[in-house]
Amino acid sequence: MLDTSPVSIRPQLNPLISQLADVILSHWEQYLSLSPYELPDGLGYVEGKLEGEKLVIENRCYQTPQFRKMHLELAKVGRGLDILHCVMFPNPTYSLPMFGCDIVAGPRGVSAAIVDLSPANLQLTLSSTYLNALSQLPLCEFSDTRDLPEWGDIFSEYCLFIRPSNSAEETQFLSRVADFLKIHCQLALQSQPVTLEQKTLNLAGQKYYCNKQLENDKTRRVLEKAFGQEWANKYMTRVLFDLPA
Ligand code: BLA
Repeated sequence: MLDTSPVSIRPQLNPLISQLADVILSHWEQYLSLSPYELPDGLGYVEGKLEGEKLVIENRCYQTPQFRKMHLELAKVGRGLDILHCVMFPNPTYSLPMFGCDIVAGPRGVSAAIVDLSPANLQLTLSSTYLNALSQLPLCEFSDTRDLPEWGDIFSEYCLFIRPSNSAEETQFLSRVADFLKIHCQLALQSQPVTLEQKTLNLAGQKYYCNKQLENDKTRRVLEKAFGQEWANKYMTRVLFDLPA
């Protein structure tokens, strides 16, 4: 496992979050050759407490030739809220989708579990290679499927957004994330660099994706309560959903 730091909030988190972190890191390690990626301004580990509860954030970040930035974040808000956030930003020289995953767990269990391979182009469509691979996955059914928010046009038809109802559904979610990661790592390794013109289009697609994610007021509010408005905005635009310089 890549997580060798002696101090980690990992053991204190909802078990599904910890298991999902293992699934993500083990796929990254198995398929890709990772180099470290430094987050700006020492934002690897942050603690904040303005109003009410303390927020602790633990970040892990890597890069590879195909991925400009692979970010896994674990966060704990007071005793109440555990969060996993993960995004793999493609290097725009390759026409690849964005892998994104978010889990939010409260005292009564996981309220939101979302995973997608989202198009990073202005047509908002996945390539036929990805569509073909995804269409071959087994059907999966969850009893409580949640509606996407109004900014959610960035997500693909394979996006899964659920509230797991029992441990079987949690396991099914984990295995779906593993399927997406395996497909994504394998197809990324087979992909070829594109023309400069296509690279510009890929960047525009990523920018559209990030701007939509920045409209997620639920994420913003949690960060603002612990760190204030200015810090929250900087964190969202430079760490969670930044663009290449
Ligand atoms: C929802 N995200 C949420 C919620 C919270 C956060 C509190 C509401 C949970 C619920 O409705 O049950 C909070 N998420 C965070 C925080 C961070 C975080 C604080 O990642 C980071 C510090 N969000 C993402 C990514 C995706 C995503 C990568 O970061 C998808 C690939 C999606 N989160 C997402 C969606 C919702 C959500 C779609 C539901 C929003 C809504 O219903 O309005």
